[in-house]
Amino acid sequence: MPRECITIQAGQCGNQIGCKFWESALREHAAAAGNQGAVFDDALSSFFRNVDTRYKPPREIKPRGGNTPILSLKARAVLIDMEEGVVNQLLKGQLSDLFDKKQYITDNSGSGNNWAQGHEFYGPKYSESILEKIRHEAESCESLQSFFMLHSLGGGTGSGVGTYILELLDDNYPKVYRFCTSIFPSAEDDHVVTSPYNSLLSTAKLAEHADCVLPVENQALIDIIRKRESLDARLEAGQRLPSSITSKGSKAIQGKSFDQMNGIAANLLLHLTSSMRFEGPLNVDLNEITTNLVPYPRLHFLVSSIAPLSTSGRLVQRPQSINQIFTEVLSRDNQLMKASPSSYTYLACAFLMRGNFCTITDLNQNVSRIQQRLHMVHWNTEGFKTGLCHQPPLDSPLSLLCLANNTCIGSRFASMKESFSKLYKRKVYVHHYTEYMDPGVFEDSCCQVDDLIAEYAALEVLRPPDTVQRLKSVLSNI
Ligand SMILES: Nc1nc2c(ncn2[C@@H]2O[C@H](COP(=O)(O)OP(=O)(O)OP(=O)(O)O)[C@@H](O)[C@H]2O)c(=O)[nH]1
Ligand SMILES: [Mg+2]
Repeated sequence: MPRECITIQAGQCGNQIGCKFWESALREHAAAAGNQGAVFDDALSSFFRNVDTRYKPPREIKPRGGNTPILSLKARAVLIDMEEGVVNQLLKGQLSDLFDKKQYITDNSGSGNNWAQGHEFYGPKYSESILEKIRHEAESCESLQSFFMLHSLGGGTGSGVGTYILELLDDNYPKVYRFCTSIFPSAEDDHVVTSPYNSLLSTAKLAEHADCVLPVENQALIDIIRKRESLDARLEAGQRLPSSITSKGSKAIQGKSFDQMNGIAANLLLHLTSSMRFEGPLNVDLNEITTNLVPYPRLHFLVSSIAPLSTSGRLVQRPQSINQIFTEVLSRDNQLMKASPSSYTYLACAFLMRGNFCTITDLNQNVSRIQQRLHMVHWNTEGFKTGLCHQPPLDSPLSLLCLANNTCIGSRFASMKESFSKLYKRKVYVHHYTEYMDPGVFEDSCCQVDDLIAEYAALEVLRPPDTVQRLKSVLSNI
């Protein structure tokens, strides 16, 4: 029986990353089918509906046995933005056939980079129609397993409407897992002045209403692209190419580079869902990720890293051994979040491999090899989950995703809180928020995030003295 996943794309960033995901997912399925031609099977059905458009209204064709033909594929997705531009572009582009009118909601003014406008105004305004779209998708599923939210935390719609939708899902579909890929703004370079407010207000909701969050930080993506470009340039021409990304100015991460950044975020999603989308010898379902990696319900933020990293969509040329890939995936350069897991404590960790040239024995040997290097919490020293899907990604014969539930994320929340406090103590822009929400929401959300920081810090107690000292100083700033 298929186990379906419904993707919810909220705001500009969520929809742009979604677009990349669907584009590459279709290409991966085409590559997997090869010359034999694709059929509609349970794996494909986890992310797509198969519709016969010759009927009015169109009829859905379920996978039956091994030879159900593909008619017209529709993404199991709901697209939401309080502006029209990005969704309209998506509907006009090459993916237009993948979505129909029942799958999207747009407004025209946007949420003005204001979480409160998204959460308290647009959320309730569209509550009924959002639920109706989700119900329509859910009713076509045989065994709906998870919702997958794609959004940024820095703006107003992805953060505000996105977290409002999470609450709706929690109330209406309490048994279906809620995963989020949440894009954290770059601390060094973000053009949204209110992003510290939006990030903190959303993080409080993510802690409460998501089952699992994969935070991706824009600054980490920028750094990956920059390093990749200079490495490629050195490899290819023996000299440095000028980077298309500069570290200053609001335009630095816009335009073409968002495209590259979104490619990396989409790779994370493709990798994570590959076990659901393809057959494999050691499939790891999304629900197994939460079961194995989330020992405490609120501590569900997983730091991810991928190796090898390709940013341009070009084939990764350098031949790499499985050992090299394991070493690389644990390097800071390959993380999608700027944090230092190796200096902190792992609560659990997953290694999910894609590709043909790896066996379960290879995986287990490598996990034993690196196990000594990672500081695991004392009650879960064997807390490693491995997965193997034989369908490789498009750009490399082998690829490894590491998901770490690590206390280092607490320090990232502490710096988020610091940026928030800098603005909040001067009450900058607060009146834009209190136009829509009770001022107490700021205080409550701060308490929620403080609790999260303290909960992660409490798990650090068995670390060497320098780490404990550092955490004490983090806690004293709360
Ligand atoms: N990685 C990535 N980040 C993006 C993208 N688009 C916007 N961002 C980041 O997301 C934050 C702004 O959020 P948006 O997604 O543009 O805002 P929104 O959800 O549409 O909300 P409103 O425009 O306020 O209605 C900033 O931190 C941007 O740097 C994107 O395509 N990719
Ligand atoms: Mg927008």
